[in-house]
Amino acid sequence: MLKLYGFPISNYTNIVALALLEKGIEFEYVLTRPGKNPDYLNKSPMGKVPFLETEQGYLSETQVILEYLEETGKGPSLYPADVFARAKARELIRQMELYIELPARRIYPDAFFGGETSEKNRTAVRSLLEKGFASVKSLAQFSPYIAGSQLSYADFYAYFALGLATRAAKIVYSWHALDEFPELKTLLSILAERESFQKVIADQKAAMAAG
Ligand SMILES: N[C@@H](CCC(=O)N[C@@H](CS)C(=O)NCC(=O)O)C(=O)O
Repeated sequence: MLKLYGFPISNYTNIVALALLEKGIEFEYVLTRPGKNPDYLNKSPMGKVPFLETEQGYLSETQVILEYLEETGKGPSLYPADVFARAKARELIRQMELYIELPARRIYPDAFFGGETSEKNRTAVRSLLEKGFASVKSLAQFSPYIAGSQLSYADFYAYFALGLATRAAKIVYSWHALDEFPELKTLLSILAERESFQKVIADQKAAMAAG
């Protein structure tokens, strides 16, 4: 059986958990924090979660894991059927990760961890986020899912990567990015009604409450 290593506060772990749940693939959830010892690095070379244990070995990096799951052919496909539409879904994922989620991390100390980064950093991140959101807005379809009429991995990134970035923006800049992006807001509420999301979100909330 596949084993998913990670923890429920981790948005990337949640993206993989959603893929497994939506595909109906049985898996064991091994609660794991990021690590640095040599044994850990053999399984996940950057010391990050999530990583997946398969019969053939370990795999790290969320999108790589998603591609692997997709290529096993198990469960419903979580990419559009059309080749070009699939590429557009991947394009959206890349945009959300590189141009929103990664820059947003630079203000998480200000937003969530009681710290304060420099004014210069906050200003630079805001400008990156504005570009990132503009790019996602131009690519997103919302019909009703972000990459078209079918649920896809891009929706998982939208929920967990964009959701957190907009929360951080609201705290740090009083920038209501989600209110300026009503289509995204609607999508997040559609997704939150799915059984898979409800499970993952409930586990995340419980883990946060437990500290
Ligand atoms: N690019 C990685 C990012 C994963 C990631 O950043 N995971 C966080 C938890 S959400 C982590 O392990 N952080 C610890 C670290 O970076 O050392 C992926 O797509 O899986």
